Amino acid sequence: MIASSSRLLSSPRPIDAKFILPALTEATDPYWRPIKYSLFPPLGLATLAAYLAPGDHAVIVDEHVEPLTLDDLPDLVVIQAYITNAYRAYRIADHYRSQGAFVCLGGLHVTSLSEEAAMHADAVFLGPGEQTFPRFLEDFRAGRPARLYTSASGRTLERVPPIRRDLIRRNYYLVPNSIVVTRGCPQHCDFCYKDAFFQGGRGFYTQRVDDALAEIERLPGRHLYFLDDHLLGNRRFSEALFDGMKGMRRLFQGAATVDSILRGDLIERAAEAGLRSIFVGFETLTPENLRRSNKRQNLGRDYKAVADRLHSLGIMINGSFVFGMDDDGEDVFRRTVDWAIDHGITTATFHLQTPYPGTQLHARMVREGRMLTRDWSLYDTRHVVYRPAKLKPEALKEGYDWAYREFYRWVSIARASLHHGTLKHQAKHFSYAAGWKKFEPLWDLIIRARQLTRVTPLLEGVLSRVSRGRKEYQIEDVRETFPIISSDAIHSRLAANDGSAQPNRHATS
Ligand code: B12
Ligand code: SF4
Repeated sequence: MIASSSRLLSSPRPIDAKFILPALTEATDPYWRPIKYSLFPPLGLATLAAYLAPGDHAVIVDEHVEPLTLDDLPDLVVIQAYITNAYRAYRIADHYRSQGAFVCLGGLHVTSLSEEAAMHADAVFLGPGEQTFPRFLEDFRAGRPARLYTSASGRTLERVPPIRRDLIRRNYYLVPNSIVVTRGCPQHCDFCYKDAFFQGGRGFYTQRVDDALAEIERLPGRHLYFLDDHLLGNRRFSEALFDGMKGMRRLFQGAATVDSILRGDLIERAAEAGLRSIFVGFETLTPENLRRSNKRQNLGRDYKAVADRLHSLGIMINGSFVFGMDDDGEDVFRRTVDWAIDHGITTATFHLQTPYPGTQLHARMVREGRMLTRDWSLYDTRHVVYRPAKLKPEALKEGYDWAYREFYRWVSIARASLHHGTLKHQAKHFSYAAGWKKFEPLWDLIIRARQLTRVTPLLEGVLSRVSRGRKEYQIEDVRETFPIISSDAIHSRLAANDGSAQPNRHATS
């Protein structure tokens, strides 16, 4: 079907395009943490914007860091919908359509529930946009865009145009240097978005190493954050990437699976290239849970060996854990938190199991009649949206909140830090975990003052090799970094949050 003609370009003139990432969580939500939503710029949208022609005009608005104004009328509005921002995405889409703009909706949620999204868009896009969006632009310019574009076979990251980083306001983000050099993942966990999103084509593919290295070269400063689902997913690619990065003096963070950390010497190569912190999907300590969720790559693996190996290389661990899998009973929270603290995990991301539409897990839960709600705004891994097998929903929620509080108590952070052999490593762990979770009001202040880029040297200091002296966040460090903020303001902000052994005000990741 062809879209309504009132929304089409009347002649082949340059396109005025607005790319929007609607807020995932409203600032009024108890789980709102400004710093969490000021971490990364919307890379997906900057990737799509690269397909516009040189004469076109583009702007990217990320609602997490700036207000979205709706009094304009671009030719084209491109909106990215994750599940929890879907309703907001639809409201924005409806508004622009009512004004006569042509609205495109794409992203994870749109791919899972395209019929729902289609009610609010002129064109919907399934899967990654590197093949479909340029095809759409051609059709749009020719005045005959389709209603549905599906990414299928032939997906590649070769010869893609450089991401439009010029459209990103770097000083609005703590980590403006985020980067993805692969798409997808070689694994097939039943709760993951991946298989549904990449349906019909390759589920894991990489950039050319040269292109990835060139993109890295383009990024200023030292710190990088690889947002890839699995940075060690293709051994040959990762080996070449890390070899190429040696000597670049970069410090970076990324994500990988437990088996890839134990296999071969890839992790040593990564450490040598500058890997200092890694997100690891431990998910559960119970083998039956792993089996049921098809997380085979974790089965029979020695989690302690994973932690020990990473620590021996000076790499901090952000452990991911899921609560509410079918074998989880009342004891799961204490067991998991104790394990994480006892094994020196620096930061933990706890999730309530969330059956996302389109996943195998969701299909099973529907078959078993266990889904409790279709309110997508609750699908943020902090609300119980299905009936757990061995726990009451309230007990699951309480246990989750308790786990966050317990893991991030000052005494727990100190205990986990003491796991490391050297004072320097302990200080590094302590300052990273405390900096992330214990200084919320200070982060708030820094974000409001638009001074996030000034934190980068501090972050780089904490991520540097375990070789320097004092590493803890001190008032003096903060004052040096932010001369515009008075020391009284810093003291009172820190005091406001100084619950000492009290749990953190925000009980979220
Ligand atoms: C960065 C990130 C975030 C940022 C999001 C802000 C941002 N700047 O994007 C932050 C830190 C806020 C975040 C938070 C969360 N995240 Co997150 N996040 C990511 C991450 C690591 C990278 C996203 C990214 O930049 N990808 C790279 C770009 C190039 O890809 P992309 O954004 O998908 O865009 C492409 C396509 O989607 C498509 N596309 C997108 N929009 C459109 C629109 C059109 C018109 C078209 C044509 C195409 C198109 O084209 C783009 C180019 O191919 C992904 C994992 C991943 N590798 O994608 C997880 C991921 C998206 N997050 C996930 C989760 C679970 C969360 C949290 C719920 C975790 C938590 N409990 O805290 C929260 C959300 C909280 C909430 N209230 O909802 C899951 C989502 C699962 C799902 N089914 O929805 C993912 C997939 C991780 C995973 N493997 O499970 N996250
Ligand atoms: S390893 Fe991670 S990214 Fe890969 S399929 Fe499993 S959950 Fe998804």
